[in-house]
Amino acid sequence: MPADLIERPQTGIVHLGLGAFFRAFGCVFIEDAMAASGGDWGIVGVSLRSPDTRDALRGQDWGYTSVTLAPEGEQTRWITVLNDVLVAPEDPEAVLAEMSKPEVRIVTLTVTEKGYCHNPATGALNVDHPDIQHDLDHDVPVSAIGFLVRALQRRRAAGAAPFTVLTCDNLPENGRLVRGLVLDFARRLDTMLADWIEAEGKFPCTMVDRITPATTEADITRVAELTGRNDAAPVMHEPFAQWVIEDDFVGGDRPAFSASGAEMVQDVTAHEHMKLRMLNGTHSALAYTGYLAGHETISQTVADPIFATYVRQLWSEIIPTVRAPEGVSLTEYADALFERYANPGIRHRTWQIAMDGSQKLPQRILGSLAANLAEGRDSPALCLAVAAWMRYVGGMDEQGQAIDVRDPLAARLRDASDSADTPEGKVRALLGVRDVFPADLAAQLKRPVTAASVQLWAKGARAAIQEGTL
Ligand code: CS2
Repeated sequence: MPADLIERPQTGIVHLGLGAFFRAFGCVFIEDAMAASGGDWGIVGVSLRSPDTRDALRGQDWGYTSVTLAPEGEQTRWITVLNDVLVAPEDPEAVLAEMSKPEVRIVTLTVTEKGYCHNPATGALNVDHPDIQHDLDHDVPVSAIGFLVRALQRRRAAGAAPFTVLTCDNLPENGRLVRGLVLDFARRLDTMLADWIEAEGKFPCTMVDRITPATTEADITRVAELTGRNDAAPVMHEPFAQWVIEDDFVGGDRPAFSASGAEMVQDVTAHEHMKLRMLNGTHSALAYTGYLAGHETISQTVADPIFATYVRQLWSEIIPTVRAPEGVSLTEYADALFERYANPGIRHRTWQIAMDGSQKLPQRILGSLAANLAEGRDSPALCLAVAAWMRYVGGMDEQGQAIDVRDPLAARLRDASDSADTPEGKVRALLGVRDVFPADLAAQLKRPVTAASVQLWAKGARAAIQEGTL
């Protein structure tokens, strides 16, 4: 359909952090919800850093292709739920103005773990973070938390209701976490504002799930072959999608999420822990061990029988720490995850998942480890994952090739690793990074993670799994 014939819904949502994941996930759910039950929930996307997505989508009237990668082949769909894309560093005032419009009732976020500017080990706002310092001193912000609070401040001044903040990042109790960060920030600006947000604001927790590898040049060419249309920014994803949302919105005002297959619940905690530990935890473990062993993607990694055994071992260590959501069998959930990982249509790079490990490890792996330690259970497979992360952030793979480590703490982690020559010394130094390891957990992990590291450095990841006592 020519662009000018598309009937657009009015904007009801601003999305902060418009990456491939939200375009493959939230945008599709929200478009489906409107198709089924109407409502004005068009989306204005905001890029907090680069103009690339805006530049790619502008010439296509903000439409793009969503490609489902099923083992039996691809399916494409043209998505038209975006009404505009703004680039915050170019025009932060335009972003605040959009977020302040009364018809915008929800602000969704996918800003990645590090985008919350918090301490991953404690969940507290990192007031030493340069973006937070900047935003406390200036009316026009740069951070996601700054945009949320400054826009809420404008709404309060204008006598409008707050928007619901709907975070879609893989963080534990993500809604409660962002609420705490927003309130802490707001209280430093104006206690009346903080009291108003505390009383009137809503921050439902969500569990989001759809594997969405970064789009490559080859994907762009493939989409043109499939559709006959040159789309500069298609999104590639698996068939599976699960969105579980706490039904707690300002004025109850929200899209008809259930009509699009999302699950509305009172408390999402059980779903969230299950997903963070069983999916994201094994994803990270496979990313570090698989990368070190020379595997490029998750599907290649689990096609290697040694790693297929390893991921099963990880689940057997994680499952005792997880409370199953009602009606869910954790062993069936693990089996389904294995099928999803094995999907050869998905080229999800171990390097991509390995990114930002310092922000991911606590909720993905350390929570399960701490729970097992408290119950006196050993977790050799999880300890090997921590050891593999430690070797990875040291910056050199098993073939002696440099690793492009992307992590907000990369320099500190590298210094810690370089401060010792032996695996024992490296583990000691890295366990001292308090943003990742609380002191009591570090003390308990010292012995088992050192044992895993000694094996890993001596033999490499593959042999450490194969010959170890896992
Ligand atoms: C992955 C996630 O990149 C990563 O760290 O573990 O993005 C994962 O693919 C999604 O959470 C799946 O829902």
